[in-house]
Amino acid sequence: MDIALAPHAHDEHPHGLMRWLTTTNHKDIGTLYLWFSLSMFLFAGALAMVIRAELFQPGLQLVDPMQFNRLTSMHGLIMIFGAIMPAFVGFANWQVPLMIGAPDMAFPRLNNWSFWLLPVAATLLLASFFVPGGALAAGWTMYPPLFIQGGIAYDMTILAVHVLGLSSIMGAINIITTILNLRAPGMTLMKMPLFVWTWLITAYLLVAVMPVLASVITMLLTDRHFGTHFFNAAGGGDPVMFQHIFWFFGHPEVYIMILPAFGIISTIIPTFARKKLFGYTSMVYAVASIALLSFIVWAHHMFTTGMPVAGQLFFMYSTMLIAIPTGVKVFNWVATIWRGSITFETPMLFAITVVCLFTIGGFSGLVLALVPVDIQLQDTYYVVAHFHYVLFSGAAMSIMGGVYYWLPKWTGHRYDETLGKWHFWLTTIAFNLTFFPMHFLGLAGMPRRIPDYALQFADFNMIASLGGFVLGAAQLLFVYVVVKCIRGGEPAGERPWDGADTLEWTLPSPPPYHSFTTPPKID
Ligand code: CU1
Repeated sequence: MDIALAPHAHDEHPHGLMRWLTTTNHKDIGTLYLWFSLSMFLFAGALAMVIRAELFQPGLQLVDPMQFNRLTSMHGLIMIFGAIMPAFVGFANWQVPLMIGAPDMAFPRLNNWSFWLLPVAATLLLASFFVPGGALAAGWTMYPPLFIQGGIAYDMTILAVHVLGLSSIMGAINIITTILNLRAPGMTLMKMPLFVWTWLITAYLLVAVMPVLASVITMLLTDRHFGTHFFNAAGGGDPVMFQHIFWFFGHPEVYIMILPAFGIISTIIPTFARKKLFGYTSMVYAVASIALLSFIVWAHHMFTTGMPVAGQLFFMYSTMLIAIPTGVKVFNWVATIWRGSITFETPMLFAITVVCLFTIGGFSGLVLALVPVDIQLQDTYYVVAHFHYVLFSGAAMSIMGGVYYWLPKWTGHRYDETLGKWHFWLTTIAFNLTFFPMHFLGLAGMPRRIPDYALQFADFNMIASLGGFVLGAAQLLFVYVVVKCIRGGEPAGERPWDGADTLEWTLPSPPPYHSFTTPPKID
């Protein structure tokens, strides 16, 4: 296959640091996002290692309670905004233009700016560890009244979250415009790869809820410094209102972190099952329904705040409704695998495991949606187990599967399949060792965000900590496999995966200039 490439106007490019600072190329920016995400993942993971070391046995040994609060708060905040979201934007930058036959993102300079805001926000957050009073310790959810009382680090956190939100909104606008305007001829909406669909819907969620987050943290800022009483009961305000506004952002945010993962899984499974994705149309509608439902379930995070029974029932049933489109997706993935000619390369291992483990996280979510049960389990380790099954074995392991899947495309080399499988098995086993016992700890009543615990929780905590250390170490192997693949290896060729037949693999890279107005000439 030979495709004529139109000559580009300029062939002069800056080198070194200037290349990365000034780049408007979607692949360069995708690469920057992915490296940023990896470094934040390792940093927030290091915080988690300290948490697990402290919880290895009962008593206080490594950190004082306030430092422990800082560890859990910053671990959550950085994993969400620094690791998971930027990784998905990185994937979108790399793959969306290739998947729809666009020459680049719609707004390349905006794209550059979206990325370079991230190191600014990260610097603010990291510097907040070293200011008087220390970093955010009021939980990643920033609840008042505790948040109102924090030191200057809390203002730095507000500013950092503003900057992160700005970056996300600009990224989302870019992705929506790219998908709606730059598709190649014949690439109708219902022919787009599912990864593109999931990102289109995610981008709308981002545009809808990031301004809500920005508003609520601005209200925190004015409560802290400008004499307002939005969340101060003594001044006529209401601290519970913060939770309502925060979770109106926070619940769709959960889907912002999982819908692109669904897109990655829906890309990997058909390739290695060598079948078309089962139920494409129902997949699109399932993603759209999950996104719509995500706006009407927020108060399931607030069942213990004193809510009328009618409210509890509404949020309980609306939450349970989400299981239906999610079940449609899981059914379709299984039906895609069914009677396929399957091979088990590392990306497929990750994809199948995500389907299984994310489903466990979905079921514990259904358990927590039940009001009487949630009132017992609120703020216990059951909740911690639940959202790590969703966010680690759902989102993070999809990202890992996606990295292995696209590494040959990104680097031109094959990664080390043996080491990749080692990374997969170590991650999967250690992950379950770390987080499955937390279900039992939560059911037995162990509270989250507390550095010490009663003696009867000691055994499961020791297992969780040992699992956690292996899980952390396994990610160093991941970094090694990625770096090794970048530095060299067996050439990947044009089509590294037998079974991949979407545009991103069949078009040359980059696609022909103006491929969206001139169909590629294929001999
Ligand atoms: Cu939620």
